[in-house]
Amino acid sequence: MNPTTDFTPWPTELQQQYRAQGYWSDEPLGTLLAQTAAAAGEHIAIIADDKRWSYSQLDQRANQLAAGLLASGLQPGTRVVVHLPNCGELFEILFALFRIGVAPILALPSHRFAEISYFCSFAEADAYITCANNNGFDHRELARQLRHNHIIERVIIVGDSTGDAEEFCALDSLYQAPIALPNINASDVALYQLSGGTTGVPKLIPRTHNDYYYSLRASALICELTQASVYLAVLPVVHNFPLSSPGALGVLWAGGTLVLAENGAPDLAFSLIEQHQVTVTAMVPPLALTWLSAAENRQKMGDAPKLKSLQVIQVGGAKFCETAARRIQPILGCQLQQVFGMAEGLVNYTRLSDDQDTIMTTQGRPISPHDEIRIVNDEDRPVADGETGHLLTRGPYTIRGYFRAAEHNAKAFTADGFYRTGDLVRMTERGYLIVEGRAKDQINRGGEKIAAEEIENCLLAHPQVQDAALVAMPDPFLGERSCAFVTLRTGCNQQPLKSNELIKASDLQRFLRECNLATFKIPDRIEFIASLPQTRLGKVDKKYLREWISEKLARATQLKI
Ligand code: OOB
Repeated sequence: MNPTTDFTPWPTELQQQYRAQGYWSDEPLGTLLAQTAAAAGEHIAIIADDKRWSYSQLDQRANQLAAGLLASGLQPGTRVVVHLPNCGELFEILFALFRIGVAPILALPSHRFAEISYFCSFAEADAYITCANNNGFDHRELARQLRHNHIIERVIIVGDSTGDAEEFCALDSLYQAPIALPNINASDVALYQLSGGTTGVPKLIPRTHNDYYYSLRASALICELTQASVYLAVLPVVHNFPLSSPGALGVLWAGGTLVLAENGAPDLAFSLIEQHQVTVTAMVPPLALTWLSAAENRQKMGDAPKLKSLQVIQVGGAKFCETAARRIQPILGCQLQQVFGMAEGLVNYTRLSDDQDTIMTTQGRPISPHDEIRIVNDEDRPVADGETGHLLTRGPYTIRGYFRAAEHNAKAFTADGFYRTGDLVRMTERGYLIVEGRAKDQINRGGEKIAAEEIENCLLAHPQVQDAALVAMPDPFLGERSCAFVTLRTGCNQQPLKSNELIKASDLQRFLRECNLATFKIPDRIEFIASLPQTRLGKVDKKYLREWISEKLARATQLKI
């Protein structure tokens, strides 16, 4: 391991300070479960479909799996790619990995060959842990392609791995009698989150046991989780929001119950809430809108959903508009909590005891008194109080550098270690943040982040594409969708194109699908233009393109009315 590029440590002085302040407890994440199991072993930790895990069962299964993973040859200090939907086994795997010092790279269920192969090879992962099938997608086929291309050798399958004994190892075959496990240093990397990104390839975010444990523990306290809490996970639970803000791990720390749902569809979620008396859940704004209209429709039909147990709905991942925020309590009968966070660290919450205006109009304040917030102008100078500027942050659970990305780190962090979030915010007098926009080259499609450069590079790989720029266009439901502006080649080594009609938007969309990217990254719209507009500095003028497409959409809506 090369410590200078794999992981950027906090300065020694701050490490000591974070310990002295009690933020870093030097406990590895594996102990979290052992402690709750010792305190309340028979309490139900996880419910997924018709399966249940008590705390002691989960703890034992994690130990048995840890033993089996070590015996199968996984070495402490290495990395594996975990690519699973919401399922109970995911938590056996996570705790087993935490306990043997192997760091999972937490891929999203929507990731496909392009992303997974990149994570495996870039991070030199020792195994790919996945399921047989999810949502009609054959993960074993993806695993076969990885093996065939010598990207990964070892594949561990959760669930049905029949007939593939040569290629795949069944997770079920790995549980063994517990053995003494290695000592884990809590300053080491526990897991890798993935960055929403702004560059051509997704960045890996190394989170240590110490920093992650602190952020989820403090989050659980802020969100007032207790043993009586029942948390419904409807978002992909590997994402930082439902995993640690306070999410699944926060609930397991508090000794509550985690209910795992495949997705957030109202029919499924409402019945799980009623069945398990769910008290808290987390979602992105478009899902909140879906729940609001589903609940309203049902009320009109005299079939109101039974959501009495639900106390708090957390909404985050993208800006939640005030009008929708104000509908949560009257329609769903529970309190809203706004969450503004990032996989790199900093998470802000409105507090449950805050006044209504703060909850409706701000995105909360940081977890920690030692989260440092700077709001600066384009020259990195602090803006006047209350003014909008770029949000920079550092603190006890915000990373100091991405994994193996020295060049990018030099831009993404200031010389004194502040992370440049790329968000434009202002701070209220009481220290609450309001997200006003974004300076980073990213599209936030209802909470799913798309790095413009990644998609532009894919478009440029098409033989007829000369240049491409991906921008956000407004969308009433998702907040933003993506629009690619494309110019076509007229000559070079290609057949001269007589007119742009020769290639259609759908052709380019199909081409991108064939690149095996996560579907949410495929541009929603493609506009062919003669040339990309430029700023005076010679960069593509994305502001102009964003305005152009919003006006075009606005005109189209007016025509319809
Ligand atoms: C969460 O994490 P990521 O890493 O997927 O995305 C982070 C970015 C932020 O930099 C910001 O641009 C945007 O997502 N964002 C919000 C927001 N919450 C996140 N923008 C406006 N309002 C909000 N409430 O999305 C994430 C991680 C932990 C907790 C919550 C969200």
